[in-house]
Amino acid sequence: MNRIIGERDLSETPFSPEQARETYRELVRARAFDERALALQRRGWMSSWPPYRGQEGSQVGAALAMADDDWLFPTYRSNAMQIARDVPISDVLLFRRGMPEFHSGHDVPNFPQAVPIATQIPHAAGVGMAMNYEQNVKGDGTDGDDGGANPATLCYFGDGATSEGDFHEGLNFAGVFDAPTVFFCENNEWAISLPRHRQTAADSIAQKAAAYGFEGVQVDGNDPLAVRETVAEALDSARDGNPVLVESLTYRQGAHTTSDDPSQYEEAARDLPDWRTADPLERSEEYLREQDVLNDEFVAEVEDEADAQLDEAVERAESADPGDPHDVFDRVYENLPPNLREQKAWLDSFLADHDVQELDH
Ligand SMILES: Cc1ncc(C[n+]2csc(CCOP(=O)(O)OP(=O)(O)O)c2C)c(N)n1
Ligand SMILES: [Mg+2]
Repeated sequence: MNRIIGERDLSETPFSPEQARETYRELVRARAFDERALALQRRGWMSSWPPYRGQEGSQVGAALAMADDDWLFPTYRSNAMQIARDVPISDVLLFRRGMPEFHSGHDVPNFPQAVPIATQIPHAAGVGMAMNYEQNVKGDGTDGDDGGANPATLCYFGDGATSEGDFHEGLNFAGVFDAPTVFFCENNEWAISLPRHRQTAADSIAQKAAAYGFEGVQVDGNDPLAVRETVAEALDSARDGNPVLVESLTYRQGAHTTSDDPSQYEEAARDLPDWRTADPLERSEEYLREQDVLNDEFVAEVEDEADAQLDEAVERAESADPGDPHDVFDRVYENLPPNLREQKAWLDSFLADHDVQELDH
């Protein structure tokens, strides 16, 4: 483990009390959102939800380390990162309600969430390579004249993704072509029911970076300021053409998704140290109170603020146009195969008998 902020005085870290409070504010919002989304799914508001409870410190820390013009390559699990980057919460909810292309006009540079595991890894390396091309070949770099830093890409993925060929291909390209890319592997111990020790016989995921010619680091993923510090340094390195693989060690406290029952496999996990399964929100609150940067008033304020933002986001999502259900049949086949033609005909007859607006609410 390379560093743990919770063992240092805040004044010995790169973070001001204000930045520490900002991190805590995002953690509270992330936790509240996950809880709300789970409750909404239970009500049938959306078909499934992949909870990230326990992983908020890792995601918030990484998101806050990014510059506004860095590109994030998220997955279904990294919703806390998107929210911490100020993607409207209602957009995240509408994605889960089956409107994958819904976009309320925000200009946060995020790729769409990848659901096929690891497919975003070559994309992130490729966009990094394109950034190099823009800056070096076309001479459009922002570094220099205005003193601004070149943008980088940050690719989020899980421990399970490291077994895919795309992981190897993406990291290999990044190493050879000096892509300004940080590979942020959130090791939450599980790939659905498969524990990390069955995923790879390597001692760590971080050590795999050596095979691609660049640095790999591990960080305590339940310590948001440590993640923020580590990812900020990794991004600085990436901007200089040295990609980094960060392994953020955290723990998925809940199920893989709302369709999963972890009681069927939990015992298969190795014994993990306490820091690994610790709750990032409780731990941060305790540390920041000790450091005298949090008090009851601030905690109550950020909790109320998160609830109000969530109420508003749910309301906005509920009032959005539900879209045309025929969209699910479009844009894949020029000519629909017979089974899908049949389903489309069923949809037509169903819609003739029902009011979609009514059904949606
Ligand atoms: C290419 C591909 N293969 C299989 C799946 C089914 N699948 C969905 S999630 C998952 C596990 C992924 O584990 P990990 O990368 O650790 O991410 P986590 O869910 O823990 O965030 C699998 C195998 C998929 N979505 N895509
Ligand atoms: Mg995982």
